Amino acid sequence: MSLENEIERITEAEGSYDDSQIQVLEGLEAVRKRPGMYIGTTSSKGLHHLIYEIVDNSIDEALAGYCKNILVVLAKDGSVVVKDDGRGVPSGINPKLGIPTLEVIFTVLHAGGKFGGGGYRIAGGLHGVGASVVNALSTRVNVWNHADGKEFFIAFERGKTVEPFRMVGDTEKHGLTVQFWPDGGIFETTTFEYDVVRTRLREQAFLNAGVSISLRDERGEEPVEEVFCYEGGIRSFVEYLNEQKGCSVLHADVIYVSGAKGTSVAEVAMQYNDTYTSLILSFANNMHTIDGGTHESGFRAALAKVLNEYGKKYGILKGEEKLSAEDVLEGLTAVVSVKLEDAQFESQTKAKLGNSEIRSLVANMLSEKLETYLEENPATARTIVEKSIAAARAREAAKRARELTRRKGLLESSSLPHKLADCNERRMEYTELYLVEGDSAGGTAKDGRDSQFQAILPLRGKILNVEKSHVDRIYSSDSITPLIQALGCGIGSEFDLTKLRYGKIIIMADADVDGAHIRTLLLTFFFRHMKPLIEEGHIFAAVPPLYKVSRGKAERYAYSDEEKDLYVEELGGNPRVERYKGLGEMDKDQLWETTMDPEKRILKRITIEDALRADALFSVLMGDKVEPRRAFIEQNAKYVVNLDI
Ligand code: 1YM
Repeated sequence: MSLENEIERITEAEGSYDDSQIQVLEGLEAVRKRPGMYIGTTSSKGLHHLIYEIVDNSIDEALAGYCKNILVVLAKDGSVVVKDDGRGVPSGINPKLGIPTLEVIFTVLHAGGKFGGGGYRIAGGLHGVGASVVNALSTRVNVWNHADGKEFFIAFERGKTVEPFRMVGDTEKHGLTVQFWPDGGIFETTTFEYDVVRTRLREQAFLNAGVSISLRDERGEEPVEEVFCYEGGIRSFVEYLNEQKGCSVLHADVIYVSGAKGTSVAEVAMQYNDTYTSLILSFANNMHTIDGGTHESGFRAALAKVLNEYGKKYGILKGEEKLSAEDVLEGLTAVVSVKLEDAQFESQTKAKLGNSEIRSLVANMLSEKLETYLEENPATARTIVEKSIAAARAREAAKRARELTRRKGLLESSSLPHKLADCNERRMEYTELYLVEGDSAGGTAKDGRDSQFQAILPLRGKILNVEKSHVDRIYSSDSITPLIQALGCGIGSEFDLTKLRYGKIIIMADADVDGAHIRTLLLTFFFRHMKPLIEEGHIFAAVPPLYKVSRGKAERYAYSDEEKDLYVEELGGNPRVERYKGLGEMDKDQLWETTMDPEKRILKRITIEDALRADALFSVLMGDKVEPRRAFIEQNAKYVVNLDI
């Protein structure tokens, strides 16, 4: 429905101009009263959504074929400026409401918009839908409109027009510029995070080939500017993802296919790599559908079918050999993007595409075009089928290993591992399992703990790097089976959270490089094979102190250098400063006091803020290549987000 129709509908329904004006103001007031209904949340996430709402309008203009460049500025005064070089908004007055079209866009709440859930606004759809919500949630909005040879200006405060629409003068330029200050009375925070904005803008640049999106941060001492523009679109996206993973690709070119039916378009880019995990990102109308949906299931089904047919036809698959949907995904990085009118979303998070016609569009398109691609590129085709066969065989081996291990009783919690010092409490909500690096620290922890609710499992040396191993090795690993046994909830497809034996699983490792490595190995295992434990917030990292500062009877433990300096000052004179090199240096009382006592310890809850980043991170940290790992660690090593004391 066009905006004009929309307004017509409102005015007709209400009968008079005054009524519709009132409805406009009530509309924005409703947004201010219940912001969550319109942007999902007033947390930092909702705040960032404001930028996306405005940028999406520029992207629609780009998809309509009129805009090539978009600039986003994070300004020093806390505002955000979004500027595009599209047509600008038509300069006329809306005949029904008697106010300028530009004002309508920023003050009329459009009934058709579905915020947070991703309204459909691809070229030809409901254009400009988010602007009024951004206006309602900002203390001030300035808009400069260059259209029809003139420059126009209008300004709002908390949704109300404060500087009426006016013509500023003549101009050769065209496009719309919007500046807004988010309302600190509504949002928990009004500080935009560069990395968050950058990730989103880069993603949008990948999804909309050829559109140039610049991001400038003027808040620091030196302004920072990056430009994202990818002529290759989602092909470049797949290349980028594999680069981020730091893996080796199995074929040089990204496979790309696209197709259309009616007004819907679908495109797929894919490339296999030498890892054992898969990364499939799907998008509907430029929105990331984290829960997948019909486009993704169409892709999965067709991929297995085509590779099986090809493998059979050329005798690469022997006899009864058959590749499962899982087999053909191993080591695959793919982006599936569809654009359609009237997208329907399912699931709680509204991030699952429901339109059934899209399943067949993607499946048919992929079946036909991938088959052609494989016929034309036999070397790549063989590499892919062979990779999938290797995956199928590993899965068979894993099944056998699992059966064998199960027969030995090693996966059931009925037989607990020898090294586990269990606790008395049985109710999961109250219990904690400490995973402790090394037998000696394990011993100290056993002596220091409160055995009522704290259990200890010492881990010997480095645990298996699951990122570099086929799944079958997990079942034969001495370092991992005791862990699976102790937790009691199984792994992978057999995972059952209700069987988890401990509410908190706490990784206690030294505060040094080795400790960090062990922690990362454990997290990699949890992420790949027991992901719900992380998603549901059961995994923690203990934070041992770095220093003990003492003078006479006074003692303080410091968890950072700043804290140490503070205590040195507090205790005055020349206090004794001991640096703890490892958990092993503490006696049982010190360990209890500093790292295990719920009253005093610091625990960091491990969260997956962004599954995509986490995935890339584990691949980079645990994969084969050294260079991306070093670069990554230099940039940031922060995947631990929430601090929980
Ligand atoms: C910085 C944000 O919103 N740009 C933008 C918005 C519009 C147009 C161009 C546009 C759309 C159409 C025709 C159309 C909007 N126009 C409308 C309305 N940038 C930003 N750039 N001409 C220009 O959709 O037909 C709503 S948004 F109402 F005029 F159509």
